[in-house]
Amino acid sequence: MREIFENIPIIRYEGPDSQNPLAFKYYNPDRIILGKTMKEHLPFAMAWWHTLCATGTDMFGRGTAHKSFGKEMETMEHAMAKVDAGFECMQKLGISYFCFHDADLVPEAADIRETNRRLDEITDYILEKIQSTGIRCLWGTANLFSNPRFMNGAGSTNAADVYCFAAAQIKKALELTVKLGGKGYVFWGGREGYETLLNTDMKLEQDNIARLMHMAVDYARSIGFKGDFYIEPKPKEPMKHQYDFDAATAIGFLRQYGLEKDFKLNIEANHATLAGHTFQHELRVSAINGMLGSIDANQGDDQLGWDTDEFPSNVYEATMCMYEVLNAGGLTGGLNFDAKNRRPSYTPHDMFYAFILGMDTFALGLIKAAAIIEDGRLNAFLQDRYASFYNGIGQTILDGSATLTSLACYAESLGAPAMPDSGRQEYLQSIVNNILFS
Ligand code: XUL
Ligand code: CO
Repeated sequence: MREIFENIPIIRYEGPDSQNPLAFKYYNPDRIILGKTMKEHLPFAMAWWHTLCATGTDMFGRGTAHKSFGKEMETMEHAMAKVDAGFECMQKLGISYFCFHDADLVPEAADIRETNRRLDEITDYILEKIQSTGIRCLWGTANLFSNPRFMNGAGSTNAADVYCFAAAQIKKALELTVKLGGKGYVFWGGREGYETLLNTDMKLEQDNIARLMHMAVDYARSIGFKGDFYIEPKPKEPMKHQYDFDAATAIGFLRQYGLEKDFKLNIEANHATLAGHTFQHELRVSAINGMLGSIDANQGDDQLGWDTDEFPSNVYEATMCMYEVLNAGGLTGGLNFDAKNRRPSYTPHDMFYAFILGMDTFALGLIKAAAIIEDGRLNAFLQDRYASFYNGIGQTILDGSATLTSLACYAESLGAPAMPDSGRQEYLQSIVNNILFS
């Protein structure tokens, strides 16, 4: 087998004192944290699109990175070379999962029947690799946003023929996900939104998106898909407004259309930022609704208002993310690095440094989140803060025996209520810093 990344060794854990750039400082797959190995807590996934396809092209310039892997671009030989490169990358990093769009795998042909034949061929090859390496598919999806035909959306398009093309791509992507043993299937509504309400029938568009999702669930179950569907919320970009704005909006949509049993959410850190929320907020909203499924682990830039898809380096954010994940009892999905190198970091070495950074950041986040939980002060404070609801008049509110009259009588008996206790935010923040930096 031809080695593509010849100068990159297998990346191993060497500990925080190591200065070897091609070694993990914190991600030690076998280390036990709260009863499970780090590898079990952190089901990392490689995103096919960024890792194997993205060259750093931006609105003002061509790509800087070469991703031909020695073959002519836009050919099936190149598609096969991407499979080789992807599996070598995952094996060298000890990454157990990958995620893909249909369009990431093969060059799209003019006729969908030919594209589907190419997809069959490439997934035969991927399946061989899965069987020989044990690496698995975390989730699959259909790219319903790049082709110009989806300019007005896929489920939300105004054109029935385009809607049918979306259905055909979803059908095929589901078949491929099942063939590759994928744990999940993602709907990111990249163009499911609008540019102007002047030309938009919002009700029809949302009803149609739901219809497409119901058809997808029915078909997937009929071909044996047992996994979860995910909506990946994002408020905007590329559209001015996208219907899956944030976790709360997506959950409302799923419940309104009776999709909540088959769907969970795939929360992306950078999308939370764009929605004006913290990553932690989106995870908490998903978790308290029983819908925290999977995570696209990346980060945005505080000064930029768009999706920069950076590899995560912010340990504080990763800690708060893993704090939510641990409190929710873990993920049914995984942690997909929907992340890309910065344009000037264009060499294969940079690609591995980026994954090492991301994996070490989440390893640190896990270690520190577990330390916060074991320390217990945050949780104790939280319990104490709401204690008034667990006895006396508060308990009657929780057990449903209270009425507006009983509560009013109680309030009158008090005369004036006491001030609630201090929220102690600064004290709690200093506990977190203390744990992070000790
Ligand atoms: C785009 C994005 C997508 C989804 C999959 O912002 O996050 O790559 O993760 O379609
Ligand atoms: Co994403």
